[in-house]
Amino acid sequence: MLESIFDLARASSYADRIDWLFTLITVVVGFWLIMAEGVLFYFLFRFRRRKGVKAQYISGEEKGQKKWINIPHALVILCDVVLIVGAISVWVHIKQNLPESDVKIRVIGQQWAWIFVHPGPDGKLDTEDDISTVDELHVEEGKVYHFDLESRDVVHSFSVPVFRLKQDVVPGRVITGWFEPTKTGEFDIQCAEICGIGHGVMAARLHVESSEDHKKWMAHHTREDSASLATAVTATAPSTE
Ligand SMILES: [Cu+2]
Repeated sequence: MLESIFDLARASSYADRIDWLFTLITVVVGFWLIMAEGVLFYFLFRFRRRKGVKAQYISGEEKGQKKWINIPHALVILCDVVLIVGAISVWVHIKQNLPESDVKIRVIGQQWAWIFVHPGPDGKLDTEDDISTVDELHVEEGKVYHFDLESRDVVHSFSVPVFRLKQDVVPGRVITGWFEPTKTGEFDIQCAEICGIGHGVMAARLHVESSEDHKKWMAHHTREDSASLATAVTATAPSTE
C-alpha cells in the first residue's frame, strides 16, 4: 500500500512540480513539528514536578526572555514565505498560464459517469468525426491538451492522479485546463467530489498512447459508433430540472 503511494507514476509534464511542492511542504512543516514537539517534551521532562522545587511563573516580559518567542516566530514566518512563493509559482505554471494547445477535448461529468469527447482525424472538436466515449479517455503522449470541463448535474471533481491533476466540475460553468501526457500506459481517473450514491464507482480509465497507437485507436472508431454512444449517453442522463 505504502509502496504504491510512493511509486505512483508521474505521467504529465507538471507532475514533478506538484511532487516537488508536496515534498517542500512536508519537509518544512515536518521540521517545525519535530522541533516544537521535541522542545515541548524536553521541557515536560526537564521541569517535571519535584520535591522541594516551587513552580515558577514566567511571563516572558523580562529582559532576554522574549527572544525565545521572537526568533522562532520570525523563522516560522520566513518558512511561510518560502511555502507561499513555492505554491504560487506552481499555481501560475499549472493554472494561470495555459500553453498553446495541440488538441482540445471535452470532459463531461454526470451522475455517475465521465463522457469524453475527442476530436476525430480532422483534429477539431465539434465536428462530425468527433469521438465520444464513456469512462474511457484516449490521449497521445507528448501533445498539449486543453480540456473543457462541464457537468450535467451536480459538482464533480475530475481527478487524474498520475497527472497530479484535480479540478472541480461545476454545473453551469465551463472550466478550461491543460495537461501534457509524458508516459504511455493505462491509468485511473476518479471522481473526487462526493456527488451522490454512485460517487464511488464514478471512475474511468486513461489511456496514454504513442502517436501510432493513438492513430490506430482513432481508426477503430467509426462515426456511427460514436454517434450512437453519444445518443445513448444523452438518453440516460438525469434531468437537470
Ligand atoms: Cu462525481
